[in-house]
Amino acid sequence: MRNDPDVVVIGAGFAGLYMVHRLRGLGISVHGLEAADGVGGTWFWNRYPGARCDSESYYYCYAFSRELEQEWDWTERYPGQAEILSYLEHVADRFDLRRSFSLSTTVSSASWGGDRWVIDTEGGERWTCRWLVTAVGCLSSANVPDIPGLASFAGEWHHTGQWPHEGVDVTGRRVGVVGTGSTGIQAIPVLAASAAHLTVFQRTANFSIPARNAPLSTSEAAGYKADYAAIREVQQASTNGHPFVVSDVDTLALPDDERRALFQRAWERGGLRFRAAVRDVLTDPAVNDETSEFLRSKIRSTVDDPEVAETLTPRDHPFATKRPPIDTDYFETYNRPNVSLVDVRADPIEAVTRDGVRLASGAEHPLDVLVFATGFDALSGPLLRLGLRGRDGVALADAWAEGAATYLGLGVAGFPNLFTITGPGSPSVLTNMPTSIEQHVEWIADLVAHLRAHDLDAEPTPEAQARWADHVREAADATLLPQAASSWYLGANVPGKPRVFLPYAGGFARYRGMCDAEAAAGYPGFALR
Ligand code: N01
Repeated sequence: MRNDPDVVVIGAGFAGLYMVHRLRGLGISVHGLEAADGVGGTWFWNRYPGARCDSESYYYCYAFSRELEQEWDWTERYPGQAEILSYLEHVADRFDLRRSFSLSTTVSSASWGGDRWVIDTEGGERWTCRWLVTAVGCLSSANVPDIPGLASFAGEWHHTGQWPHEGVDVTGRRVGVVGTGSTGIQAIPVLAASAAHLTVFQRTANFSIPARNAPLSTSEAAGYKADYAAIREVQQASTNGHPFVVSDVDTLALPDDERRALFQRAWERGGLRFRAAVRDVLTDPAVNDETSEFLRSKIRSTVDDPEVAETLTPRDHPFATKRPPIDTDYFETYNRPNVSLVDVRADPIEAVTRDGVRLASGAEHPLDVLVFATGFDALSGPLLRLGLRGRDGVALADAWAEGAATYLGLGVAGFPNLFTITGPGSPSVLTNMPTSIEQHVEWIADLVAHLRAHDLDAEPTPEAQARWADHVREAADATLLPQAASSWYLGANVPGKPRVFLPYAGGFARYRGMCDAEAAAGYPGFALR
């Protein structure tokens, strides 16, 4: 029956598209529900100026189809939003996935009814399924700060994750950007190039590495295509799902000039590869100090005004303990005469007025356009807004009142037959997302096929979930990651959100091994009945 497939998948981004394809390939009936009026997920919504992926194009893509790998041509080292969206649209067409999705269909609630999930949509449709898979992304629930007076603003305001499809023309206008995470750092140089004036409201200074984006030459692209088997092997064996081999050089044992030369070479190569060039940067405070100091020196040598440079210099967290942005001319942008920086940690935003932003000191910043690059209610937010209720009508919001808890990031005790692609407690946002997504999709598809073949329901046991929570904490504590007090990894960016380190920091390869062992042992962490 059309509204009662075996599986409903929520979301049509990288995860949802592949989940539907994989289950269909196993002969399992499946239907996808997507709130947007197109496929693409993150890349459908995030159309802000400068939106571009920080992973390189040749590996920010699916690995499941050798033909797809060979036929798609990336044009730049880092793919822009429009190119990734075209790629996902191509995937939807090439694998004939659109017929299995309902677009413009927002899930308003999903409840376990004892033997099936009952899913209601905002449009009044009802779906039921035995197994429910969430493919809602980790960063899809926009975090718009609750600033008094926003409704009175006479200009226009936008969150970067809900950017208007027709674009926003900032030519000759006074623009304000709140937020200097990966998104703000990408958008600020592009907005500055056309705005009359750009004011950046910075709460936490951030480290950033130059991306060194460039067109992908025909020979580079051909080289990657020829090498895919080896590239994928490195990704599978890696900590972050990137095809980089982490350096084995003991940077602290090097003389100062050689260490600096090593940092400099990595800086010139740019991008997320910088991190892989410095062994132990996330575990050894002394290595991190050296690296952080190198990056601070780059800010000082790039930004002309020493006071502005100092405000831009991060001192409250070690490098890479917050997700490290990569940029094109970010720090250089502060040398433009039409750009000013406001330190809102020193002088917080008090209100948005009819004319702009007012700070606690009383200073006013008149604006025509206000951009919130203020991030997301990460990992748990997209799941909580689905209105999920498990056994005995228990709401996910209540089950997670003390913080998100899962088993392997794949399922939640008390929520039978619910599987969460890249859920809290999985490596997800600490990795190259398509790599983590494919691993989850394939693992979930195998489990669903097993359950269907044996007519079983499954949910994580509370014991397995508690053990996993301990392990997620231990894995984070073995690194410097928890030292960034303002990190969204900890939920610190959303007022009132419980502080739990959300992603699994133990590494992608190790995690994949644990998931494989769970399946090989017959899913001992799940109650099967
Ligand atoms: O969000 P963020 P993002 N008043 O949370 C500030 C991925 N991504 O959208 O640090 C003033 O990192 C906040 O300040 P603080 C990537 O994983 C990927 O930039 O909380 N400021 C911070 O500066 C990334 O990490 C790509 O003190 C406020 C900023 O807003 C993740 O998405 C590209 C505030 C938010 O930074 C999220 O990045 C872009 C307030 N009330 C993003 N509230 C790729 O290329 C928040 N801030 C793949």
